[in-house]
Amino acid sequence: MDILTKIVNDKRIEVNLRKQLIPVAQLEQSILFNKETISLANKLKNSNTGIIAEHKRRSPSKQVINNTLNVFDVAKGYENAGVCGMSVLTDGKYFGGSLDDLLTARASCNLPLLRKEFIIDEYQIIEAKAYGADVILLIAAILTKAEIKQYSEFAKSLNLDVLLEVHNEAELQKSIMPSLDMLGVNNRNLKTFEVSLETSKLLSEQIPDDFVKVSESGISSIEAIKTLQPFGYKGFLIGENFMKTDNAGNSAQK
Ligand code: IGP
Repeated sequence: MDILTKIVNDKRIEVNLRKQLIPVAQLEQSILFNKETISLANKLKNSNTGIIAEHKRRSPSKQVINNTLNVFDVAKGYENAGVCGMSVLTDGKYFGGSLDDLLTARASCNLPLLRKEFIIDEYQIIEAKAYGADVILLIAAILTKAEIKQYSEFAKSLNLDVLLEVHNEAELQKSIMPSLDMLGVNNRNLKTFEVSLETSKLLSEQIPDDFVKVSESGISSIEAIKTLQPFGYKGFLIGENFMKTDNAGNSAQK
């Protein structure tokens, strides 16, 4: 079984337990649930750097990236560095994150926050809002076209931005729909962990201009950003390169 299938199988069990622990009606009582959201897509459109900086402790491909930094300081550091938005991994088993990390980031900064999660149920979108997210990620590789439509329209009804992630042409073709704000090309194949910036270059021309284009993963230099900008990319999602240092904010500033 490939890792993505494993993650999704575990996620279904987790989400069913979470639903019993905290019912939707309770999530909707969170002060954050009714807070105005900040649009990441708009910030990226008006930026010439377009950095989305990620909080990531570990991953299935790299094991430990950083276990010492705390998410409050990382969020402050990213904000002070002037990034456009922050991505917070909330998966516990494979990435060492949590919804508490999202809440802590929310308490620490005013950046648009992306809940980085394997979303397979509307319940997780309600959670995202209740814990302070402004943006959700939908991964085309694990969703049907009907699910992408349902979840993105639901997120829009909660005023959340939607970043849809693809890795190949077939995923892109099934996903293009008006309820998405940003189209992200993941340079890492989530099944094999292979990384190549060529993926972003190859898929760029098939992404219609009405979506903000985001290149994700394996970006480790200003040069990489400069080579992707001519392909129309306005957003750059960077995790490991910032998190592997002792001061994630400082490295985001450079
Ligand atoms: C960040 P990197 O190579 O800079 O650490 O990558 C981000 O793109 C990556 O964490 C990611 C991801 C995902 C993680 C992209 N899509 C989906 C989990 C699930």
